[in-house]
Amino acid sequence: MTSAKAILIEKFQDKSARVAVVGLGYVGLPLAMVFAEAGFEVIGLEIDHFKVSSINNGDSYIQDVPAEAVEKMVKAGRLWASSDFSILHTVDAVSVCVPTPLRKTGDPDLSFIVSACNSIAPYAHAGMVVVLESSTYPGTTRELVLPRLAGTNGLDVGEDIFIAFSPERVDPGRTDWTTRNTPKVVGGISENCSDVATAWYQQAINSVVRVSSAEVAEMAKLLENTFRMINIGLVNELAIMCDRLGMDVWEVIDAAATKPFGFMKFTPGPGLGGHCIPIDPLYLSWKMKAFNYNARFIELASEINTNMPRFAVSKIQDALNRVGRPMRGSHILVLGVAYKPDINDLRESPALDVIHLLTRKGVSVEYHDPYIPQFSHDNWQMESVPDLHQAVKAADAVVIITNHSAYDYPAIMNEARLIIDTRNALGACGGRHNAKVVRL
Ligand code: SAJ
Repeated sequence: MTSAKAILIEKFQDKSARVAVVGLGYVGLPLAMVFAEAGFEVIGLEIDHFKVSSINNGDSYIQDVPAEAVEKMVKAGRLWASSDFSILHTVDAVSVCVPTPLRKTGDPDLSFIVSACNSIAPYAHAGMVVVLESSTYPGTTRELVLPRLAGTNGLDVGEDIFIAFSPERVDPGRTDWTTRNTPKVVGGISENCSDVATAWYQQAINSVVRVSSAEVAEMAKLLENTFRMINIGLVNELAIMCDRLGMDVWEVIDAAATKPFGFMKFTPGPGLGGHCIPIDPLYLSWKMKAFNYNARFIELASEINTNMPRFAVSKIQDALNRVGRPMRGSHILVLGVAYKPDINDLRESPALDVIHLLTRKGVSVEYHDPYIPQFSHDNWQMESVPDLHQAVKAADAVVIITNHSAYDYPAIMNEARLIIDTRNALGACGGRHNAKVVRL
């Protein structure tokens, strides 16, 4: 009898496999598109009815996915969305792209993965492969996904059902490296699981990097983002040291960056935002506690990065005092609140911490961000000022938190009285200007 593995691999090769993506967010929708554009029929499974109706109407709510591309796949019958997981009875391959945030306690929140597994489990069947993409600690796929999908259904992993992990490497706003052309690491619970998962992904993604286990794939992702978080923490601490030494950290970093080997440039800032870099490493340090190991690099870098909003506010306070203005009663315009330039994502943005700290010190704060017309956070709402240049002129100080490329920085330097530049956005702006500029 032909094995479930052989049947599945053949279905991937002739594109007759029916594919599902659970979670149509900034990872899941681009992945669904890549599979659909490769020729598979793709069902997007989402609990958010707005996302379901948007996709089925040929719309896109993800900045990096054009609506025209979605419409084309929907019209071709190769992409549609639903909230009904029972369709999985007829599906051969499922990719799970759900959030893995932190709880308020700082512990991993795996509730989205558990919920997705519980939604899939009733329809898990022989001849199915399930790949988890959500960033998580090593062991999650084997300890949490496997029992829920195989154990409860009496399915034999590696014979009936195939389970693997493949970390997402989506960088919101980036156009040079996409879901299709970014090398994709894939590791299975067993050899057969790796065979099936790589056979699937190879049909749609240019380069699939097979590793020996799901744990290696999970850990590789955490290394990628921990590397980044720790190096950002290093330059943030350098900024604090240079401040104590009365030195310009930006000049120091630019000088070091002239070394053509053995150095990688990172830049300081008012904090560490996003849903990956500040969070993924803490999944690893949390896991290591169970092995009675304290991941000191991660803990220290997290402490330094978390403290940067306070450091930025202290620089703002010093700058105001130098021009004879107290914090209390001053009016500050924050430029850019997204967690990084040229995107509309506010998650974990340090701007939120800076605004909160300034407000607590009696500063009246407005913001402008071309990508975020308004936002609500905890129990406060704010709207982007309608007239940027009028707001710049009216402010006692302008604080650049996110250096969107859309800003006319020379104009802002001529209209503002005082600028605290936490991103060295003005570094390249030469020439005379009216504003007094302070860098982080
Ligand atoms: N940041 C700094 N200094 C730096 C670089 C970043 O302060 O030198 C800050 C940013 O302002 C932001 C935060 O760190 O607040 C995260 O920035 P990021 O550039 O790492 O952007 P992310 O969070 O979107 O990271 C994603 C990650 N991609 C995935 O997890 C799939 C990350 O692995 C990528 O390396 C990163 O994009 C990228 O290279 O742009």
